[in-house]
Amino acid sequence: MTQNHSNFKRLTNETAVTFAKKLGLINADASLNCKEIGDGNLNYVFHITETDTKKGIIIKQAVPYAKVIGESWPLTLKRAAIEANALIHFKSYCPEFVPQVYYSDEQLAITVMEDLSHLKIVRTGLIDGDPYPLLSQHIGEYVAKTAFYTSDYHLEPSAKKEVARHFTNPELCRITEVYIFTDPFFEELPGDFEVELTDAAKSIWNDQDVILEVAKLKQSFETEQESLLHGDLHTGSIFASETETKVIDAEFAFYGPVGFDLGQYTANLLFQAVTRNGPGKEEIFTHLHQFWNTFEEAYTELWNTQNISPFRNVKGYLPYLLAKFKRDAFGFAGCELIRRTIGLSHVADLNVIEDKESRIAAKTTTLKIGAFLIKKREELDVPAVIDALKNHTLPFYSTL
Ligand code: SR1
Ligand code: MG
Repeated sequence: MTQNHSNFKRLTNETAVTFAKKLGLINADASLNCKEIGDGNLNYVFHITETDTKKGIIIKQAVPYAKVIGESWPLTLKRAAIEANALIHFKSYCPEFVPQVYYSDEQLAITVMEDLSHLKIVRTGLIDGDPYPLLSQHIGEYVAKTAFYTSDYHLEPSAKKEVARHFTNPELCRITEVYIFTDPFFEELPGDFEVELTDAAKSIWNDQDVILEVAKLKQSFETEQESLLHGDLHTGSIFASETETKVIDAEFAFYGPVGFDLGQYTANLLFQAVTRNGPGKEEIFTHLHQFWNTFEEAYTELWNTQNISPFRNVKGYLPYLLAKFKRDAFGFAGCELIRRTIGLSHVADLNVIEDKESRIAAKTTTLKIGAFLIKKREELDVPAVIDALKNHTLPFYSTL
């Protein structure tokens, strides 16, 4: 796909401030502070604040390549518009869990949005042991609402297809297809892991049952258009405090299988479940229960009250769908666990473990759980996953 980038100019701290002043979103007469705070893989993020009032805004700019990979992976700038539109869409369904977009510019690939600096990125907060008593209920409700309201159960099918057309996102989907669903599962394709994990990685590459199931999951990701997904719902895409939750970074948004968002969040909780001990581990199990219970309750409520499908009252339809979401989610979660362990874009949850032996042990466990979820997803539920983790009864790769 080609795109004319002739009007594109990368912002600097100075031009970001000038831009903010021009938009009138910040007091032009105030003393201002600007810092580039982007620690993500794809974009630059400028945080501009008024020195006295601390009032601020965020300017996010996409660049025409994947920052984490380098200029060798070109990307068009369309993702900035997709992100801005997705945030606006999601906010219309769950205003409390999505930041406000103030302005967007497709040519400059800029999204200007609400300053969330009073909150902390959840991955960092969880690693620091911060309590998040409402987080998983909020995310459960967020996924239920975004999944339901953008589906054929709420939108007329032709209207849904029109929305889906605006969220065709081949470039960002390709990143997921390559880095989550392909590379980590073949020895000869690029990977990124400590040499001590070679045997564990080989166990996955040589397990044809895992590879077959991943092929099915990849096909589901590529072909199913159930709902408008966030597409990258890991704990680094969420800002939160004890009381407030905001889902950011929607540039991977596309129409796909609902289980993908459910699975990304689940997998990223599981990294914490693996690395924590004692009460901290139990806290994560509570998150898993709260997330899934809230999702199912909220989705059921929406199904019962706002469903336009003539099939809505058919006995067994909703349970069939919820079981499908869960089965898909566990499979996708398994792929995410494996990808963040031996593929590109590792997670701090594992990499902050300084002691090498403990780090390798944790990563071996995430590989085992990943394979377990992929192979057994049909028969699993949250208690069974927790049970396997608690009792170390992951039935695969006992030799790892
Ligand atoms: C090339 S981008 C690598 C990863 O960062 C994003 O957050 C997505 O998870 C993507 O797979
Ligand atoms: Mg991101």
